[in-house]
Amino acid sequence: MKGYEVIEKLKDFINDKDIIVSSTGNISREVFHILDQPQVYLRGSLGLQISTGLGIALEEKDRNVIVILGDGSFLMGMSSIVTSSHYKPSNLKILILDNAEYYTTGGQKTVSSAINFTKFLESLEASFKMSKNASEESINQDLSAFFNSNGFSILHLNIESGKKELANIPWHPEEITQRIQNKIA
Ligand SMILES: Cc1ncc(C[n+]2csc(CCOP(=O)(O)OP(=O)(O)O)c2C)c(N)n1
Ligand SMILES: [Mg+2]
Repeated sequence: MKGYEVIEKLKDFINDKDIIVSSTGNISREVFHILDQPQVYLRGSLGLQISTGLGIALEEKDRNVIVILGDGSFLMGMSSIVTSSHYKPSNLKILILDNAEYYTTGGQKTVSSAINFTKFLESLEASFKMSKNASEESINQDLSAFFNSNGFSILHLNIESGKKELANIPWHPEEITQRIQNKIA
């Protein structure tokens, strides 16, 4: 499956109280166009999605916070999943969409294949952790297990390259902040 196909499936699992933190580039654009707005669409630096989601989850305890990030962004901020596994907020869910490349900037290969994700996730404390290929046959079941687990959850999905032609997010970062603050308030 492609990343946007997985994101389309999320519609069935996310409610309007939830907060999504999405990663720089194509993933944020897909989240913006496919799922309800507003969400926390991070722009600028890779690697800050999980720490941003962790901070929001610790503060907004009665909402689920779903971080959706690419392998490039995950690799750049890897320590933040360890910090999250230490604090394990029960309302934090991390979804890694791994296409083994920096798709947004032209498909340069990342080093994500150097990680055995099953073993790596096994070493972290979390209520739910799974690494799989995203497939039409099992995606609903996998997302259901991920979203229905009562606790800090991590799902790593290997996905195929490919995107929808979508316009850039028209909101300036300050506008994104304002809109999400209004939603939280
Ligand atoms: C620190 C940093 N380095 C480089 C970039 C440029 N950049 C923007 S998106 C992107 C690719 C992100 O790759 P990944 O997180 O795997 O998502 P994908 O594009 O594959 O969906 C890169 C390299 C950046 N935004 N920040
Ligand atoms: Mg990638």
